[in-house]
Amino acid sequence: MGQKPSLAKTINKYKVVLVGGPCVGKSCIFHRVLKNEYRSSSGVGVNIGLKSIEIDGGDTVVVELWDVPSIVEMKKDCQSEYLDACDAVIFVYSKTDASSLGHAMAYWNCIGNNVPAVVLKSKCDCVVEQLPDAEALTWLGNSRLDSFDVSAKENQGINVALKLLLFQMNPAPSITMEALE
Ligand SMILES: Nc1nc2c(ncn2[C@@H]2O[C@H](COP(=O)(O)OP(=O)(O)OP(=O)(O)O)[C@@H](O)[C@H]2O)c(=O)[nH]1
Ligand SMILES: [Mg+2]
Repeated sequence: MGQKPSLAKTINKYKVVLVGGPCVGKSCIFHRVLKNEYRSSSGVGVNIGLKSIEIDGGDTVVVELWDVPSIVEMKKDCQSEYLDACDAVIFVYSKTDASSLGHAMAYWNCIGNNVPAVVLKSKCDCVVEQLPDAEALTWLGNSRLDSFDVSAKENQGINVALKLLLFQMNPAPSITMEALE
């Protein structure tokens, strides 16, 4: 008796790390993605959670999201214990903190540009804005990273940004000429 072909489909899992300066809203973004709740986390530990997300085109992928403590002093091996084997990075800075884009830039300088990444400008529900300095703005413009205005509080922009990042990372199934014949 011939074996039935397997209908099992592989689901890709991606480790995605939220990085950025202090109090930019990383933990609130983490909880918005994981539980669709607006809350932060107390303490200095790392939060890790799994979430399955359907991306455009119908594929479902699993995100292993890491919310890691911020460090302002950049070391050469900055947070390598968290960034080890990560598939993508989400750089977070805050609309209400002028220095926070500089922190994101410092992380980028440390991590390098060989990992898929997006930039989130958090707290976009706030009316008052503190403009980052020219060096950080120039970096953002030159980095070619997609940048999104988001609010964990009002649930704006986060899902779109994450789906775009995952869509870019998730290879489309290849179609061979034989399959078309
Ligand atoms: N208005 C507004 N405030 C926010 C938003 N997200 C976070 N906050 C505020 O910013 C504070 C810091 O948010 P966290 O998520 O704890 O920031 P964090 O980057 O995780 O901070 P550390 O882990 O200490 O580096 C929270 O207590 C919220 O009050 C947002 O979307 N809108
Ligand atoms: Mg936090």
